[in-house]
Amino acid sequence: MHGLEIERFSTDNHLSLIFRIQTEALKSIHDFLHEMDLVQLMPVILSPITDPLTHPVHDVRISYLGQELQLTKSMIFHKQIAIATLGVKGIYIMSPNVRFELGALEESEKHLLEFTQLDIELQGATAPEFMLLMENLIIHVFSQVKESCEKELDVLDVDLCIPSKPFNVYNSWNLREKYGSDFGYKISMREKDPFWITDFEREFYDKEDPHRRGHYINYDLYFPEGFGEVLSGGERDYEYKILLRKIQERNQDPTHFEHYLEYAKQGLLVPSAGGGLGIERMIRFLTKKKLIKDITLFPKVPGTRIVL
Ligand code: ASN
Repeated sequence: MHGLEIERFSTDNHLSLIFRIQTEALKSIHDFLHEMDLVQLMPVILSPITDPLTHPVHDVRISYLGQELQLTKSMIFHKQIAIATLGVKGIYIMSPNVRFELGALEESEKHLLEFTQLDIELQGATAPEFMLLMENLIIHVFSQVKESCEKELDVLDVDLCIPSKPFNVYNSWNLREKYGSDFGYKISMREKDPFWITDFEREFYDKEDPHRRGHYINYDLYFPEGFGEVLSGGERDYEYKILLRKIQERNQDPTHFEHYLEYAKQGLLVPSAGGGLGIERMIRFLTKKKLIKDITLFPKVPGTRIVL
Protein backbone atom coordinates (compact mmCIF):
# COMPACT_ATOMS: atom_id res chain seq x y z
CA MET A 1 0.00 0.00 0.00
CA HIS A 2 1.29 3.40 -0.91
CA GLY A 3 1.60 5.93 1.88
CA LEU A 4 -0.69 8.90 1.66
CA GLU A 5 0.79 12.25 0.94
CA ILE A 6 0.40 13.83 4.38
CA GLU A 7 0.37 17.56 4.69
CA ARG A 8 2.28 18.02 7.95
CA PHE A 9 2.07 21.18 9.98
CA SER A 10 5.33 23.02 9.64
CA THR A 11 7.15 23.42 12.95
CA ASP A 12 7.38 27.17 12.62
CA ASN A 13 3.66 27.70 12.33
CA HIS A 14 1.89 29.54 15.08
CA LEU A 15 -0.47 26.83 16.22
CA SER A 16 1.21 26.06 19.54
CA LEU A 17 1.15 29.76 20.44
CA ILE A 18 -2.48 30.02 19.37
CA PHE A 19 -3.46 27.06 21.55
CA ARG A 20 -1.68 28.53 24.56
CA ILE A 21 -3.77 31.64 24.06
CA GLN A 22 -6.90 29.52 23.61
CA THR A 23 -6.13 27.58 26.81
CA GLU A 24 -5.79 30.82 28.76
CA ALA A 25 -8.99 32.23 27.22
CA LEU A 26 -10.98 29.08 28.09
CA LYS A 27 -9.67 29.05 31.66
CA SER A 28 -10.59 32.70 32.13
CA ILE A 29 -14.11 32.09 30.76
CA HIS A 30 -14.67 29.26 33.26
CA ASP A 31 -13.19 31.30 36.13
CA PHE A 32 -15.41 34.27 35.30
CA LEU A 33 -18.64 32.29 34.95
CA HIS A 34 -17.87 30.30 38.10
CA GLU A 35 -17.38 33.58 39.95
CA MET A 36 -20.76 34.76 38.56
CA ASP A 37 -22.35 31.61 40.03
CA LEU A 38 -23.44 30.13 36.68
CA VAL A 39 -23.87 26.36 36.43
CA GLN A 40 -22.06 24.47 33.68
CA LEU A 41 -24.00 21.82 31.74
CA MET A 42 -22.69 19.15 29.39
CA PRO A 43 -23.41 19.56 25.69
CA VAL A 44 -26.26 17.88 23.84
CA ILE A 45 -25.05 16.48 20.52
CA LEU A 46 -28.11 14.57 19.26
CA SER A 47 -31.76 15.53 19.55
CA PRO A 48 -35.03 15.33 17.62
CA ILE A 49 -35.01 19.16 17.63
CA THR A 50 -32.36 21.75 17.17
CA ASP A 51 -32.13 25.42 16.21
CA PRO A 52 -33.98 26.08 12.91
CA LEU A 53 -31.60 29.05 12.29
CA THR A 54 -32.44 31.90 9.91
CA HIS A 55 -29.91 31.08 7.23
CA PRO A 56 -30.06 27.93 5.08
CA VAL A 57 -27.94 24.95 6.13
CA HIS A 58 -28.06 21.32 5.08
CA ASP A 59 -29.70 19.33 7.89
CA VAL A 60 -27.63 16.46 9.23
CA ARG A 61 -30.11 13.74 10.11
CA ILE A 62 -29.43 10.38 11.72
CA SER A 63 -32.00 7.65 12.08
CA TYR A 64 -32.12 5.70 15.34
CA LEU A 65 -34.84 3.14 16.12
CA GLY A 66 -36.98 4.73 13.45
CA GLN A 67 -36.63 8.14 15.05
CA GLU A 68 -34.96 11.01 13.26
CA LEU A 69 -32.25 12.81 15.20
CA GLN A 70 -30.23 15.86 14.24
CA LEU A 71 -26.80 17.08 15.19
CA THR A 72 -26.93 20.22 17.32
CA LYS A 73 -26.91 23.57 15.51
CA SER A 74 -27.37 25.36 18.81
CA MET A 75 -28.74 24.29 22.18
CA ILE A 76 -31.33 27.07 22.35
CA PHE A 77 -34.32 24.84 23.18
CA HIS A 78 -32.35 22.76 25.67
CA LYS A 79 -31.14 25.98 27.29
CA GLN A 80 -34.68 27.31 27.71
CA ILE A 81 -35.89 24.02 29.19
CA ALA A 82 -32.81 23.65 31.42
CA ILE A 83 -33.04 27.16 32.87
CA ALA A 84 -36.70 26.61 33.73
CA THR A 85 -36.19 23.11 35.10
CA LEU A 86 -33.11 23.71 37.23
CA GLY A 87 -34.28 26.98 38.75
CA VAL A 88 -30.74 28.38 38.80
CA LYS A 89 -29.64 31.92 38.01
CA GLY A 90 -27.78 30.99 34.84
CA ILE A 91 -26.28 28.14 32.85
CA TYR A 92 -23.50 27.76 30.33
CA ILE A 93 -22.29 25.06 27.99
CA MET A 94 -19.22 24.69 25.80
CA SER A 95 -21.42 23.45 23.00
CA PRO A 96 -20.12 21.77 19.84
CA ASN A 97 -22.33 22.78 16.90
CA VAL A 98 -22.52 21.29 13.42
CA ARG A 99 -23.82 23.54 10.64
CA PHE A 100 -23.44 22.32 7.07
CA GLU A 101 -23.43 25.79 5.56
CA LEU A 102 -24.83 26.00 2.03
CA GLY A 103 -23.70 28.34 -0.69
CA ALA A 104 -20.32 29.40 -2.00
CA LEU A 105 -18.47 29.53 1.25
CA GLU A 106 -15.10 28.22 0.05
CA GLU A 107 -13.71 31.68 0.60
CA SER A 108 -15.31 31.96 4.02
CA GLU A 109 -12.94 33.41 6.56
CA LYS A 110 -15.12 32.87 9.60
CA HIS A 111 -17.23 29.74 8.99
CA LEU A 112 -16.55 26.18 10.07
CA LEU A 113 -18.87 23.21 9.59
CA GLU A 114 -18.02 22.18 13.15
CA PHE A 115 -17.33 24.76 15.83
CA THR A 116 -17.84 25.41 19.52
CA GLN A 117 -19.98 28.11 21.02
CA LEU A 118 -20.08 29.23 24.61
CA ASP A 119 -23.85 29.10 25.06
CA ILE A 120 -25.25 31.02 28.05
CA GLU A 121 -28.79 31.57 29.35
CA LEU A 122 -29.80 33.72 32.32
CA GLN A 123 -33.12 33.25 34.09
CA GLY A 124 -35.36 36.34 34.17
CA ALA A 125 -32.64 38.53 32.64
CA THR A 126 -33.16 41.48 30.32
CA ALA A 127 -31.11 42.24 27.21
CA PRO A 128 -29.06 44.99 28.94
CA GLU A 129 -28.28 42.63 31.83
CA PHE A 130 -27.01 39.92 29.51
CA MET A 131 -25.04 42.43 27.43
CA LEU A 132 -23.34 43.79 30.55
CA LEU A 133 -22.37 40.28 31.64
CA MET A 134 -20.81 39.66 28.23
CA GLU A 135 -18.95 42.97 28.25
CA ASN A 136 -17.47 42.04 31.64
CA LEU A 137 -16.61 38.57 30.34
CA ILE A 138 -14.85 39.92 27.22
CA ILE A 139 -12.88 42.46 29.26
CA HIS A 140 -11.88 39.75 31.75
CA VAL A 141 -10.80 37.27 29.05
CA PHE A 142 -8.86 39.86 27.04
CA SER A 143 -7.11 41.15 30.18
CA GLN A 144 -6.12 37.64 31.30
CA VAL A 145 -4.80 36.74 27.86
CA LYS A 146 -2.85 39.99 27.61
CA GLU A 147 -1.30 39.45 31.02
CA SER A 148 -0.54 35.72 30.78
CA CYS A 149 0.31 35.37 27.08
CA GLU A 150 2.57 38.34 26.60
CA LYS A 151 5.26 36.29 24.81
CA GLU A 152 2.81 34.51 22.52
CA LEU A 153 1.09 37.76 21.53
CA ASP A 154 4.47 39.34 20.90
CA VAL A 155 5.58 36.57 18.49
CA LEU A 156 2.20 36.79 16.73
CA ASP A 157 2.68 40.55 16.54
CA VAL A 158 -0.67 41.19 18.21
CA ASP A 159 -1.26 44.40 20.09
CA LEU A 160 -4.34 43.44 22.08
CA CYS A 161 -6.43 46.40 23.23
CA ILE A 162 -8.62 45.94 26.30
CA PRO A 163 -12.02 47.47 25.52
CA SER A 164 -13.81 49.67 28.02
CA LYS A 165 -17.48 49.64 29.03
CA PRO A 166 -20.07 50.36 27.84
CA PHE A 167 -19.58 49.00 24.32
CA ASN A 168 -21.20 51.03 21.53
CA VAL A 169 -24.72 49.92 20.60
CA TYR A 170 -26.23 50.34 17.12
CA ASN A 171 -29.66 49.47 15.79
CA SER A 172 -29.66 47.18 12.75
CA TRP A 173 -32.46 49.12 11.02
CA ASN A 174 -30.54 52.40 11.20
CA LEU A 175 -27.34 50.72 10.03
CA ARG A 176 -29.05 49.08 7.07
CA GLU A 177 -30.46 52.43 6.02
CA LYS A 178 -27.03 54.05 6.25
CA TYR A 179 -24.72 51.29 4.93
CA GLY A 180 -26.96 48.88 2.97
CA SER A 181 -27.24 45.13 3.49
CA ASP A 182 -23.50 44.67 4.16
CA PHE A 183 -23.73 46.97 7.20
CA GLY A 184 -22.18 44.48 9.64
CA TYR A 185 -18.90 44.23 7.79
CA LYS A 186 -18.75 47.94 6.98
CA ILE A 187 -19.24 49.09 10.54
CA SER A 188 -16.90 46.39 11.85
CA MET A 189 -14.18 47.86 9.57
CA ARG A 190 -14.85 51.31 11.02
CA GLU A 191 -15.01 50.48 14.74
CA LYS A 192 -11.99 50.22 17.03
CA ASP A 193 -13.55 48.17 19.85
CA PRO A 194 -16.18 45.42 20.23
CA PHE A 195 -19.74 46.75 19.76
CA TRP A 196 -23.36 45.61 19.70
CA ILE A 197 -25.96 45.59 16.94
CA THR A 198 -29.55 45.13 18.13
CA ASP A 199 -32.98 44.32 16.74
CA PHE A 200 -32.63 41.62 14.06
CA GLU A 201 -35.59 39.84 12.54
CA ARG A 202 -34.74 36.27 13.55
CA GLU A 203 -35.78 32.82 14.77
CA PHE A 204 -39.13 32.40 16.55
CA TYR A 205 -37.54 31.99 19.97
CA ASP A 206 -36.02 35.50 20.08
CA LYS A 207 -38.41 37.91 21.77
CA GLU A 208 -40.51 40.08 19.52
CA ASP A 209 -41.04 43.57 20.91
CA PRO A 210 -44.64 43.42 22.19
CA HIS A 211 -45.10 47.11 21.32
CA ARG A 212 -43.48 47.06 17.86
CA ARG A 213 -44.41 44.10 15.65
CA GLY A 214 -41.45 43.00 13.53
CA HIS A 215 -38.86 44.37 15.95
CA TYR A 216 -36.89 42.09 18.24
CA ILE A 217 -35.25 42.39 21.64
CA ASN A 218 -32.07 40.71 20.52
CA TYR A 219 -28.44 41.55 19.83
CA ASP A 220 -25.22 40.50 18.13
CA LEU A 221 -21.77 41.26 19.46
CA TYR A 222 -19.29 42.29 16.79
CA PHE A 223 -15.52 42.53 16.87
CA PRO A 224 -13.84 45.46 15.06
CA GLU A 225 -11.28 45.54 12.21
CA GLY A 226 -13.60 43.58 9.91
CA PHE A 227 -13.67 40.49 12.19
CA GLY A 228 -17.45 40.82 12.43
CA GLU A 229 -20.09 38.92 14.38
CA VAL A 230 -18.98 36.70 17.29
CA LEU A 231 -22.13 36.33 19.41
CA SER A 232 -25.84 36.28 18.79
CA GLY A 233 -28.61 36.13 21.32
CA GLY A 234 -31.66 37.78 22.75
CA GLU A 235 -34.42 37.83 25.27
CA ARG A 236 -36.72 34.87 24.64
CA ASP A 237 -40.35 34.33 23.92
CA TYR A 238 -41.63 31.54 26.16
CA GLU A 239 -45.44 31.72 26.06
CA TYR A 240 -47.18 28.99 24.09
CA LYS A 241 -49.53 31.17 22.04
CA ILE A 242 -46.76 33.54 20.96
CA LEU A 243 -44.33 30.74 20.09
CA LEU A 244 -46.99 28.90 18.09
CA ARG A 245 -47.96 32.03 16.15
CA LYS A 246 -44.33 32.80 15.32
CA ILE A 247 -43.62 29.20 14.22
CA GLN A 248 -46.65 29.34 11.91
CA GLU A 249 -45.65 32.77 10.54
CA ARG A 250 -42.34 31.23 9.51
CA ASN A 251 -44.07 28.31 7.78
CA GLN A 252 -42.42 25.88 10.16
CA ASP A 253 -44.12 22.71 11.36
CA PRO A 254 -45.28 22.98 15.00
CA THR A 255 -45.40 19.17 15.35
CA HIS A 256 -41.65 19.14 14.84
CA PHE A 257 -41.26 21.17 18.05
CA GLU A 258 -43.89 19.09 19.87
CA HIS A 259 -42.06 18.38 23.14
CA TYR A 260 -40.66 21.89 23.43
CA LEU A 261 -44.09 23.40 22.77
CA GLU A 262 -45.61 21.09 25.37
CA TYR A 263 -43.32 22.66 27.99
CA ALA A 264 -44.57 26.09 26.91
CA LYS A 265 -48.22 24.95 26.86
CA GLN A 266 -47.95 23.73 30.45
CA GLY A 267 -46.44 27.08 31.47
CA LEU A 268 -43.10 25.47 32.29
CA LEU A 269 -40.87 27.85 30.31
CA VAL A 270 -39.70 31.06 31.99
CA PRO A 271 -38.44 34.47 30.81
CA SER A 272 -34.73 34.46 30.06
CA ALA A 273 -32.04 36.08 27.96
CA GLY A 274 -28.89 34.55 26.58
CA GLY A 275 -26.62 34.10 23.64
CA GLY A 276 -23.82 32.10 22.11
CA LEU A 277 -20.23 33.26 21.65
CA GLY A 278 -18.21 31.56 18.91
CA ILE A 279 -15.03 30.33 20.56
CA GLU A 280 -13.03 29.96 17.33
CA ARG A 281 -14.14 33.42 16.20
CA MET A 282 -12.95 34.90 19.48
CA ILE A 283 -9.57 33.12 19.21
CA ARG A 284 -9.28 34.34 15.63
CA PHE A 285 -9.66 37.90 16.90
CA LEU A 286 -7.33 37.44 19.88
CA THR A 287 -4.60 36.14 17.56
CA LYS A 288 -5.55 38.47 14.67
CA LYS A 289 -5.59 35.64 12.13
CA LYS A 290 -7.56 36.39 8.99
CA LEU A 291 -8.69 32.82 8.33
CA ILE A 292 -10.54 30.83 10.97
CA LYS A 293 -8.95 27.63 9.65
CA ASP A 294 -5.57 28.97 10.73
CA ILE A 295 -6.54 28.80 14.40
CA THR A 296 -8.10 25.33 14.13
CA LEU A 297 -6.20 22.04 14.31
CA PHE A 298 -8.65 19.92 12.30
CA PRO A 299 -10.60 22.56 10.37
CA LYS A 300 -13.81 21.76 8.54
CA VAL A 301 -14.10 24.56 6.03
CA PRO A 302 -17.39 24.73 4.12
CA GLY A 303 -16.95 23.70 0.50
CA THR A 304 -13.70 21.80 1.09
CA ARG A 305 -12.95 18.10 1.65
CA ILE A 306 -12.60 17.00 5.25
CA VAL A 307 -9.26 15.29 5.92
CA LEU A 308 -9.36 14.51 9.64
N1 ASN B 1 -26.87 30.32 20.79
C1 ASN B 1 -27.63 31.39 20.19
C2 ASN B 1 -28.57 31.97 21.22
O1 ASN B 1 -28.50 31.63 22.37
C3 ASN B 1 -28.41 30.93 19.00
C4 ASN B 1 -27.57 30.53 17.83
O2 ASN B 1 -26.42 30.20 17.91
N2 ASN B 1 -28.19 30.50 16.67
O3 ASN B 1 -29.38 32.82 20.87
